[in-house]
Order: sequence, then C-alpha cells, then structure tokens
Amino acid sequence: MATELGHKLTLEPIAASPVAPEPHPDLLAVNPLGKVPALQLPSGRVLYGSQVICRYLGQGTPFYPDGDAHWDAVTREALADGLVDAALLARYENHLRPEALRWSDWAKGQMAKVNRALDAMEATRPDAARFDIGDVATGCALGYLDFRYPEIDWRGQYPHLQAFAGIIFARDSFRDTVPA
Ligand SMILES: N[C@@H](CCC(=O)N[C@@H](CS)C(=O)NCC(=O)O)C(=O)O
Repeated sequence: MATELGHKLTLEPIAASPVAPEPHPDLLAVNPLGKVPALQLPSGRVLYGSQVICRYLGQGTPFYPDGDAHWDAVTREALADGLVDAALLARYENHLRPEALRWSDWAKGQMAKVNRALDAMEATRPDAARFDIGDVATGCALGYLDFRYPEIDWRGQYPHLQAFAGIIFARDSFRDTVPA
C-alpha cells in the first residue's frame, strides 16, 4: 500500500515468532502482540495490524470506495487476511511445534479454511482493474501461498485468480515485496 500510494517507509526487518527465541524487544516495545506489521508514525504513534495500517495509508483514496462497494472491499480484505492467518497457524503447527505434539486434525482444519477462502475468492472475482483494498489483500494472500505452500496449485484450480495474479504480480508494489 505504501508503494502504491507513494509513501516512503523505513523498513526494519525483524524476526517474529510466538515461541522461542523470544519476540524481539524492539517489536514488543511497539506491539504487545509481538507481531508484524507495525507502523511507527513521525509523531511516535504506532499502528499495528495490516488492516489498520492499510486503512491509515489508504483512507480517502479509491482503495476504499464508498457505499456498498466499501463493505464489499473490506469484507474481501477480511477474507484474504483470514486465509493468511489460517495458513500461518497451520505453518506454525507443522513446522514450529515439536513433532510429538503436533495435532494433524487441527492443521487440516486450518487448511480447510484456506481452501474455502480460495473458493470464495474465485467466486467473488478479484478485479485487477478495480484494484481496491480487497484486491490488494487477495494478491498478498496468493503471494503468501506461493511463498509457504508452493504445492497448492491455485493457478491450476482457479482461472479467475490466475488471470488476476498474472496482472497484479507485475506491479512494482508486488514485485518489490515478494517475500524471500
Ligand atoms: N492478521 C494480522 C497477522 C499478523 C501476523 O500474524 N504476523 C505474523 C507474521 S510472521 C507474526 O508476526 N507472527 C508472530 C507471532 O504470532 O508471534 C495482520 O495482518 O497484521
């Protein structure tokens, strides 16, 4: 969102994890949840949670349309955010939790949320030309799946998502922020 709107941010990469090693003290100092992203404003105020940060940057721009389109956009944003939360929790379960303690039904339940969210995204048709906050979040969620779950062939299963990603992944904002 910062790139799209021409804001220059100073990025401070930080390792965030709910288990040892302890969350970084600099991160805890600004966000008691110990999660990224957090945005510190020149005034010193800190915002955290991607939905809050994106709204701060993008309120009053076409990323947040008026009327019915607004509720449509922010609900698609919540869908994409929920997909990433579920995929991340399954990732923690399968990779961070000691093997003997893993609960496969729980991880499966999280991945079922991911699959239902993908079905809903395909049905609600992301739109690269409209490109509101719901479309931005949808692109971020698909990018996260490419990063952590390359085995999920969403391009093969969802033609609308494939066409959408083919366009928006070429934007500077997406190209410059591919997770590594
Ligand atoms: N829905 C939140 C999710 C934030 C989130 O889960 N961030 C992860 C990225 S790795 C994190 O910081 N995890 C560390 C932890 O859960 O302690 C958002 O979009 O801001």
